[in-house]
Amino acid sequence: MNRNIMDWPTFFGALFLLIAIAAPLVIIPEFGAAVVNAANTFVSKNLGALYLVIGMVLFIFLLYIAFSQYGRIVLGSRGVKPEFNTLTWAAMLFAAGIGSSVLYWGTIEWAYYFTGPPFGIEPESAEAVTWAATYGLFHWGPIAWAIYCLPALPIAYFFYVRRRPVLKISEACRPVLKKYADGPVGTIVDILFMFGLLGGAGTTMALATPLIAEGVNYFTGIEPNMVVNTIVLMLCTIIFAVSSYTGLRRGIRWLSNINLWLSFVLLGFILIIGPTVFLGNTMVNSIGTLADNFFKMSLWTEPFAGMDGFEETGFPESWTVFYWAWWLVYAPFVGLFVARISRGRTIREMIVGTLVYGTIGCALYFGILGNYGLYLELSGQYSVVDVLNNEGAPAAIIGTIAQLPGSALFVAIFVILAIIFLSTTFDSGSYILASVTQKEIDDEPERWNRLFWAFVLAAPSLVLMYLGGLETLQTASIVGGFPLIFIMIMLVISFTRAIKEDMPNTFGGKYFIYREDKD
Ligand code: NM2
Repeated sequence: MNRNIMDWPTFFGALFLLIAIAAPLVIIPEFGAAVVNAANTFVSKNLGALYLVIGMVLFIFLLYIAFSQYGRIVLGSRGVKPEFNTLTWAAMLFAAGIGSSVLYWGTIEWAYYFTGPPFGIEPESAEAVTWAATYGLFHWGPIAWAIYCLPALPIAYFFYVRRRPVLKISEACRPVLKKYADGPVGTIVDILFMFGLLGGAGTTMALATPLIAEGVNYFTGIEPNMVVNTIVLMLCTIIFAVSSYTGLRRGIRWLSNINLWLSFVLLGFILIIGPTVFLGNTMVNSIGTLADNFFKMSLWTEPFAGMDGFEETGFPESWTVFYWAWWLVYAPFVGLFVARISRGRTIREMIVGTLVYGTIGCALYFGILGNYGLYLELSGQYSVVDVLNNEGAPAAIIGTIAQLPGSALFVAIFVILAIIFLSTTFDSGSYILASVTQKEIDDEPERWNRLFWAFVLAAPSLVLMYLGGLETLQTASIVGGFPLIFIMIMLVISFTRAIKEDMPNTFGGKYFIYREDKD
């Protein structure tokens, strides 16, 4: 291998930061858990509002860009046609950006809101039911997808319009960083992005592993414990490492397709055989509730909590802030991926496509899986909440799916889907981490490098599982995602500067084409 192609400062910088943070947590776990939770409380309590404002600003900014004249800019040269048809594009976008968490939270999130509702509502009341069915759609809805879409804009623009082979976030920040993009400052930006992704991936995998272990328990009766979890985690790591090793055109594509079809089978079956009318009605009702309360939900900070006469729910920090942080840590990675598949689309198509298809995709999982669980609870057929309280979330999730007729088959599909969903996110994750640690890429990043990051991706999950507790898992994303707020702001400024400079009639400006232009 040609040693010069590696970007060693970024490679070792990210590794060093990861070890420096993970090692003390493992060596002194109680202290580790206390520090991590204190960091979480600090960021989410004191700076929570910042996350909410950033979410709203990005959403409005993207809508403005999409429907302004800039929305008509074509990502590519004159006469270029979209490389993938819209359905394939949407499926690839979804497979990369969404992992097994949509199965986990899609099935169970409502139960947390039902028992711990927002806005001071009585737990398990009629009103709590409405919010329980609605909040998931919001946390996996348009603002969340706006966070995902934002980095794709400058990356795709620099790649296809300015024709720079951009595979790094520091490149996309060039109009702000200027010459510093090539020096230590650029390296720090890339390291922080990698660190964030490792934190977010840790949250994902530390949730997915016990879920898969619970599925194994359903079939084998082996009780989930740390040893089983570790074995499951290692097996999953091997699967996505192989997929990443075989590359974009084989493993990654193959797994994405299976993923899509198995999802159709699972969701379609529940929709048809399950309580179809209830699922449809609840979904429509939730869309109405969400539309009516969109701004209130987006900017709810619970400012008077804890003061005389005001109850403190902790809902905004534990949920909305956590979610925005979690989407944030994945966003640059998804941005790199979306940019790659968007050649030939206009900026408007890319933005509207991401927001609309992404939101619809998540809404299908939440509307079908979640509302099915809600139906079981309300009809008295199976108390998801009791199982959640007594045996934990993984047992309640598998228990919900096991209520379907032909349960064994559907639990099997569900568990296989969880493994594949996890793999399709992590194989592209290790692929992108490998790309970022190379200066040059000869078709694909080096194989050993892809494999290396696949295993590194699994490490934070092991640590987090070991530390335990939902709060600790959520923390990894919140703390890892914090620097990403500033990187997002830089990306917005970079993109705005670049399109202004490149306006067709600007003195010295470069040239881009609008979709309506004739060849
Ligand atoms: N997001 C979509 O675990 C996963 O599904 C990966 C999680 C950011 C909440 C993404």
